[in-house]
Amino acid sequence: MFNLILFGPPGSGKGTQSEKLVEKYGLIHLSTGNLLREEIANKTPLGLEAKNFMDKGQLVPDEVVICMIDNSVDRHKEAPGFLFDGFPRTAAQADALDKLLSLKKTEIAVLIALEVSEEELMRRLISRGRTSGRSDDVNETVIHQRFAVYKNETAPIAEHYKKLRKFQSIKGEGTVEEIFNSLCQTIDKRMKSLASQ
Ligand code: B4P
Repeated sequence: MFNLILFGPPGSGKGTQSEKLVEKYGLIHLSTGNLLREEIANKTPLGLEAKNFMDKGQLVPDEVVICMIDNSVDRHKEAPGFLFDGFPRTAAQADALDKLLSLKKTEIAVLIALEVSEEELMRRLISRGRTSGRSDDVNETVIHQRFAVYKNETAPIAEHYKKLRKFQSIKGEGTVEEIFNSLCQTIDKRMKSLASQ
């Protein structure tokens, strides 16, 4: 199995690039943001609870997202690998993911971080907010809160993957195609090095 984490701040292009990567590599796409938005659209109790956190730019509690990922991984027993998009976002989620994959006798092959300046992130999110109807993208204060949560809770978990020599970062600014090409180069290199071990 080849398991990849696509990492980066809100608006860095994780969702955009994930769609292209799963098509090319045949991985199963697990986006906690998409799973939560589905729950909200279906007005489930979980969705209603999650919406309260998301609208304020806060993270949804760890137990909720870990349980969602657990169920989704279980539903795809024959997967050639997973692309985790927007997960893990806290140290507890990173720990849970390691445990979950080790029970399945597999592990993360690489984490790739998309690097984008805060000005560009703000431009992208405000522009998406105008058309997407996503309530967490319309208000600059909420977006700043999401950046702060990313810095305090999410960015530090990169250290865990650096220690394991699984961390790679690439420039997340440029055209979608340019960024996709850099991602593919990094993934192909990692796949080659794992195949030769
Ligand atoms: P997510 O759904 O994960 O979304 P995101 O971080 O806002 O955006 P992403 O990086 O995927 O950006 P995208 O490609 O769409 O999270 C939303 C919320 O859900 C969180 O705030 C949190 O509350 C909750 N949540 C999710 N996962 C959680 C977890 N594990 N634990 C707890 N809570 C969780 O791109 C953004 C925009 O930029 C798009 O409009 C796109 O078209 C544009 N764009 C992309 N690439 C571009 C490029 N190269 N140039 C110009 N524009 C570009």
